[in-house]
Amino acid sequence: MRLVRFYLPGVGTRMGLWRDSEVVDLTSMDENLFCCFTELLRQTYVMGAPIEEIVNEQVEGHRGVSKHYEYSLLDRPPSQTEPHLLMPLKPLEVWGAGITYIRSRAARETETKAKGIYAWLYDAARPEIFFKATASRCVGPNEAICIRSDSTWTVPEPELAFILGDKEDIIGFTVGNDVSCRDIEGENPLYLPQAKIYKGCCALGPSIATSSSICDPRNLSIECKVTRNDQSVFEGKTNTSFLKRSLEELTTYLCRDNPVPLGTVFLTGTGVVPPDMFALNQGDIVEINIEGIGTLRNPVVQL
Ligand code: DO4
Ligand code: MG
Repeated sequence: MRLVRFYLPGVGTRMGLWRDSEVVDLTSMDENLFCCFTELLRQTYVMGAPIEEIVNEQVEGHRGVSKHYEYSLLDRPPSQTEPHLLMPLKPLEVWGAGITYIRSRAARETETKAKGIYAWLYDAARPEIFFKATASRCVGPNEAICIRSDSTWTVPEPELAFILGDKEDIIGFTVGNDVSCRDIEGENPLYLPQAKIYKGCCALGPSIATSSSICDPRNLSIECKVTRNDQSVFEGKTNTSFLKRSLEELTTYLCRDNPVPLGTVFLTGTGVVPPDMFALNQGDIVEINIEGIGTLRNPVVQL
C-alpha cells in the first residue's frame, strides 16, 4: 500500500491512497484519522490494527462515493491554485547513515583530507549515524532542493529511507535525497553538520510504501538521473542488496539510549555517487526512483 499527501486548492491538505494511476482521497472519509501520517500511525497503536487494515476498512466503507484524482495531475510543481503532491509526512527528526555502500566509502576517501577514516569506518562495528534534518528543512516532490551559498560541489544522494514506529519497528519506506556538500565535508569531517543540514537539504517522497508492501527492502533498485537544459548529465543506479548493514542494525544503533519521536525518518546511505567533476547546478532536475515507492523529482536552486 502506498500513501501520499497532497494539496487541493480551496480545500487544503489531504492524505491519499495511491492505487495504479489514481489517488483516492482518504481525508474526505475521516478528517481526524487521515489528518496526517503521524496521526494515522498513532491510531494504529490505539486501535491495535495495522495501517493497511484501517485504510482498507475506510475505503470499503466509502466504495462508490470516494473522490479520486489522477496521480499524474498531482505530480507537478507546488502552486496555491493547482492540486499537487506534498511531502508524505512531516517528520520531527530525520537521521542518516553514512558509508553503508562501498561506492560511498570510495568517494569519501577521494574527497577527504583526513585519509583513512572512511575506509576504517566502513568495516567498523559502529555505523556512522548523523542528524540530517527537521521537517522545515525537508522538501517534498517537485519542491526545490538547495545548494548552499558557500558550496561549489553539492551532489544528490539517492537513498532508501524508512519510517520508524514507537517500538523500533519499520512502518514504511520512502525515497530520500540526502543532498550533501562534498567540498565542505571533504575539507574536514567535523564540518559534516554544515555539509548536511541547511535549508532544502533533504527531499522525501513521493509516497510511503508500507512495510508489508515491500517484499524485500534489501533487494530494491535505486536509480538516479540529473537533467540540465533538457539533457541528461548524470545517470546512476544501485541496489539495496549492496547495503553493508542491515536495517535492524542501523535502527538498533540509532535508538540506543536515544528515544526518537514517532515517525522518525532514517536515510540508509547512498550507493550512487556521480563522478568527482560533477556538481549540481541551479535549474537541474534530480529524479530518484525506488521500485515500489515511486519517483521523487526535485528542481535545484542555488541559495
Ligand atoms: O560522512 C559522510 C556521509 C556519507 C553519507 O551520507 C552516505 O554515505 O550516504
Ligand atoms: Mg548520505
